[in-house]
Amino acid sequence: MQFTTQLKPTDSIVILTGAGISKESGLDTFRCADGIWAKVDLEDVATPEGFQRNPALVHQFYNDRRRGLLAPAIQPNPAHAALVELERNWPGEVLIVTQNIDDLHERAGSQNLIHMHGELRKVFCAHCRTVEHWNGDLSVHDICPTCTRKGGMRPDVVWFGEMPYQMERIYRALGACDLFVSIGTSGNVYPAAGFVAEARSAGAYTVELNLEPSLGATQFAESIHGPATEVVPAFVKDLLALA
Ligand code: BV8
Repeated sequence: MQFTTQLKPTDSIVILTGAGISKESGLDTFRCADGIWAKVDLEDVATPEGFQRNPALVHQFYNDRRRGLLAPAIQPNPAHAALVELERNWPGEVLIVTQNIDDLHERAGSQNLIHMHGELRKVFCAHCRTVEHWNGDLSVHDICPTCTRKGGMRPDVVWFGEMPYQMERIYRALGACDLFVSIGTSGNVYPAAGFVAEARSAGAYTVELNLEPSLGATQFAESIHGPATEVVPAFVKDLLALA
């Protein structure tokens, strides 16, 4: 674990998470053999063009995932909990940037958190741009609670070809951090997959925690492979031993 020789307790940490951190909570990943994109074409359900073509199909896709997320069996796992421990006990800043649209980081207790791809339990109105919390199903028939117009409601999720949220704040944090950690992401999707290069060029030490080497594995100074519920708590324990 060379990372422990690279850091001091006042250092700032940026953590990128992907679907792999939620896998052991029971949520599907995207590109594993049994993943989401093996069952549905992302062009049909995760692009503005797909929504334009067939909004009912896209609503069904996110309604099914929202219902799945709200099932009692789906709970944060020890990897989410370890990141809360780190945020609470590391003297320097800890920022989580998640690609995930589930709310397991929040439910575990994380506070300094950015959902760069949006949130499954929020929707927004294309007419008035208001964002609402939403736990039920959504359809083209729903009326915006704010502007009362119909037909404009969509999941508050960033689709392919759309600008991820809070990119300026993310790039600022990447440029200032001393440690960049990537957890449970395959490194397929940009701009998230480019964050390791941003952090490295700003002088950060970079570590990948993943079940297996990601597409960007060679860009990391250090890789630790294994299931998130094992490698993340161990990683946090070693970090907090420095604090
Ligand atoms: C953008 C929606 C401009 C919500 C998602 C042509 C036109 C336009 C854009 C592009 C283009 N060509 C390329 C692009 C860029 C495009 C892109 O990257 N495409 C890819 C497919 C090539 N990106 C975009 O369009 C983005 N916007 O570029 O705007 C811009 C550019 C720069 C700066 C600003 C703006 C928008 C991307 C967002 C798309 N929306 N989701 C939803 O439905 O969820 S992305 C989708 O993939 C998911 O949301 C997820 O967040 C994301 C990444 O997936 P991962 O989280 O990595 O999941 P995956 O299954 O792939 O991997 C899981 C990993 O976990 C694996 O490595 C596995 O080994 C590991 N694992 C499994 N089990 C465990 C585990 N690890 C630990 N423990 C375990 N137990």
